[in-house]
Amino acid sequence: MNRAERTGKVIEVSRELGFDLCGIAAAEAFPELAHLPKWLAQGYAGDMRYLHDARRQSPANIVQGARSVIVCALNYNTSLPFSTHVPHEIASQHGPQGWIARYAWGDDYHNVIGEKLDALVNALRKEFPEPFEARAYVDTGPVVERVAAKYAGLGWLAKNTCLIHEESGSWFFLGVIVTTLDLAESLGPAGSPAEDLCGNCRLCIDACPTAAIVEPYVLDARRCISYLTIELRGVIPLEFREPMGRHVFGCDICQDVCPWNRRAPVTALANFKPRSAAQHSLFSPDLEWLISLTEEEFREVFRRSPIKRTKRRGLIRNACVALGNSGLRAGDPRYEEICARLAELAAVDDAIIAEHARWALDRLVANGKLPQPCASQVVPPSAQR
Ligand code: B12
Ligand code: SF4
Ligand code: SF4
Repeated sequence: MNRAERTGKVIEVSRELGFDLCGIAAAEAFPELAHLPKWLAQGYAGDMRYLHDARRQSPANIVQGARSVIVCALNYNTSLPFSTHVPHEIASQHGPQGWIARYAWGDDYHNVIGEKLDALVNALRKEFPEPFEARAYVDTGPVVERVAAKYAGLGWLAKNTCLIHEESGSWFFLGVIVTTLDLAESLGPAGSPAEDLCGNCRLCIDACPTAAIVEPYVLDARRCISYLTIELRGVIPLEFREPMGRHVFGCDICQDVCPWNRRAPVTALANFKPRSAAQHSLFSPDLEWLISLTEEEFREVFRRSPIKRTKRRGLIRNACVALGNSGLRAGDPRYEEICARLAELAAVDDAIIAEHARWALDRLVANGKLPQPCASQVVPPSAQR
C-alpha cells in the first residue's frame, strides 16, 4: 500500500468506527505552539500544572520517530436547548436548578473515544503488515489537540479558542493517535489548513460572563467558568461567583452564541444524550438535590460520567454558588428548607464546602430582607429561630 492508500484506509476505518471527522497532521511543532511559553508564563494555566509539560511543544516529543498525528472528532451535540436559550431565572416553579455543560450530559467521552481510538489502532495493525508505534490520547497526553486538529484539516482555531468546523460547528470532542506511520497530511486544496471564518465577529468575547477571553484567540483559564467549576480544587475567588450564575459543571456560553453552531448537526450516538437520576435531570439539575448528595450517591449517579472529575466536594461547592445566585427569596417554595440545608453545610468540617455554603446562605438571607412587594408578610429565617 502506498502513502495515499494507507491514509485513505485510516480515514475509511475511522468512519466505520463512527467518528464524524478524521484527518492527518505531520508530527511536528505547529506554529501556534510558539504562543504556549508566553501563555504559560502569564499564569493563564492556573493550577493545571500538566500544561507545563515541555513535550507539548511538539508531538514528535511523544513517540520516537513519530511522523503523523491522526486526529479524530466525535459529535456530542443533542437537540436540547442551548444554555443561552433557557430562561435566565434559576429558581423555577420546581425550585432552583443549575446547569451542566453539554459535553457532560451523557457518558464520559474519555471512555467512548478512548475505546474507538484503541479499535482504530487495532484495525490498522491488521491492515498494515509493517510494525509501527501508535499512542492514542483523549485529553490525557501531552498534545495540544486543537492545534493538531487544525493541521489535520478539521477546522480553524476560533476566537473563543475552540476548534470550529464549517459544517459541524464546535460541538465535538477530539482524540489523537501519534504514530510512526507515514501518512499524507489532510490539508485543503491550497495545501493550507481551513480558513479562519470568525471575521469581525466577537459575540463569544462579549458574551463571556467572566471576561475570560482576554483577547481574541487567548483564554485566561483562571477566569473561565469551565476551569472554576471543574479544574479548580480550592476556593472559587469571590469576583467570579456571581458571574458564574447557575453553572455547576463547565460552561458553553461562548459556543452557544457562536453563529457556526446555529445549524450544528445532532449526534446519532445514545452515549451523549442527557442522563437522569432519581427523577432529576442531569443537564439542569435540582440544586437542593445536588447539595444533599452523599458520597455514595454521588459515585452511583456520576459513574462513567465526566462529572465525577470534580468530585462530590467540587459539585457541592459549585451548587452552593449557584444557589447563592438563585435569587430565591423568603416566601418562595423551598426557601426555608434550602436555607436550612445550607446552614447544615456551613457547619461541616470541610472548609471549602462550609465557606461556599455560608456565602450562599448570606445571600439568600439578604434576599429575604430586601424590600419586596410582600415584604411586610415575609419573616427572614433568622427571626424565625
Ligand atoms: C486545559 C483544557 C481546558 C482548560 C483551558 C482551555 C484552553 N482554552 O486552553 C479549560 C478547563 C478552561 C477548558 C475548557 C473547555 N474545554 Co478543554 N481542554 C483542555 C485540554 C486538556 C488542553 C488544552 C490546552 O492545551 N490548552 C493550552 C492553551 C495554550 O491552549 P489554547 O487556549 O487553545 O491556546 C492556543 C491559543 O491561545 C493560541 N494563542 C496563545 N496566545 C496567542 C496569541 C495570539 C495573538 C494568537 C493569535 C493566538 C494565541 O495558541 C495556543 C496554542 O499554543 C484540551 C485537550 C488537549 N489535550 O488538547 C481540552 C479541550 C481543548 N477542551 C475541550 C472542551 C470541549 C472544553 C469546553 C467546551 C468544556 C466546557 N463546556 O466547559 C471548555 C471550552 C472553553 C474554551 N473557550 O476553550 C475540547 C475542545 C473541542 C473543540 N471543538 O475545540 C478539548 C480538545 C478536549 C477534547 N479532547 O475534546 N479546557
Ligand atoms: S466557557 Fe464560559 S467562561 Fe469560559 S470562555 Fe467560554 S463563555 Fe467564558
Ligand atoms: S462567536 Fe464569532 S468570534 Fe466567537 S468563535 Fe464564533 S464566529 Fe468566532
